[in-house]
Amino acid sequence: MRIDIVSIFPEYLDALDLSLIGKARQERLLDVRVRDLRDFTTDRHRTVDDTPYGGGAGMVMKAEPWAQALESVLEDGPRRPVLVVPSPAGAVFDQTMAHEFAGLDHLVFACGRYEGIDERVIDWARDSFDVRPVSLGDYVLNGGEVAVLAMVEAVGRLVPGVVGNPASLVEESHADGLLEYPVYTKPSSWRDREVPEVLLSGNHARIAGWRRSEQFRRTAERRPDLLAEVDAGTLGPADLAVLGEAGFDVVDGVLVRSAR
Ligand code: 6GU
Repeated sequence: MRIDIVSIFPEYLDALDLSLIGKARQERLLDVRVRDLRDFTTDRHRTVDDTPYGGGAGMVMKAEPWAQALESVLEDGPRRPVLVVPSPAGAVFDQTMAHEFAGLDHLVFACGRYEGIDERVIDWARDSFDVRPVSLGDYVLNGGEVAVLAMVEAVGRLVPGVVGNPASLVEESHADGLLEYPVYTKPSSWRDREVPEVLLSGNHARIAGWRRSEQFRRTAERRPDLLAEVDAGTLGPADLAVLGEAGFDVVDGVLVRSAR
């Protein structure tokens, strides 16, 4: 998979040399290329921003350096890439979107800074890219770089071969729309705290049942919003019991918080 990133702080993306993503790049599973937006300016000061029309605080990124940078990306890539524009005004990034992006040949990230990029660039780019404004969540970062680090890691690890043991992708948080169960390792007794007995039992069916219950318990406690997406038709009696304890009932095929 080919990934291009355009930024005025290319050093921010140096973290993509590390760990799993760094190894995947060395192994050519991921072809990540970082470009400096200032290399596409033509003035002596390498200017990338200017004051906003209509007034207001802050600066806006100028259109032409962005057009030049994005044209250079198109020159040597496959056709019609997805252009992700990180922005707190975008659609919220989630595991479903990560899977969608992981299936693409070519992803391009345009890291904005200041108050954003001249909107005409976004419109112009639609001729050659599938443009996707994407947010990490409801808070504000100073620029897209940190968001791109998060997205490249979330997407990159789903590309076949990047994660050594593909089974670890199946049992993680959000894989099945629920949060992950708690995990423990040796020693079984630590500072007077014991590992749950069931995990030492060797009874694989009991362990699987306990883990599933813990997933429901945790999701109900921490992310009750996720339960609305669960297909209640897939729930067994044990699931319904745990969910009932956690304050959820099935009404018309969907999980809702119990009355009272
Ligand atoms: Cl993707 N970009 C910026 N600048 N701020 C954000 C964000 C993205 N997601 C949440 N806050």
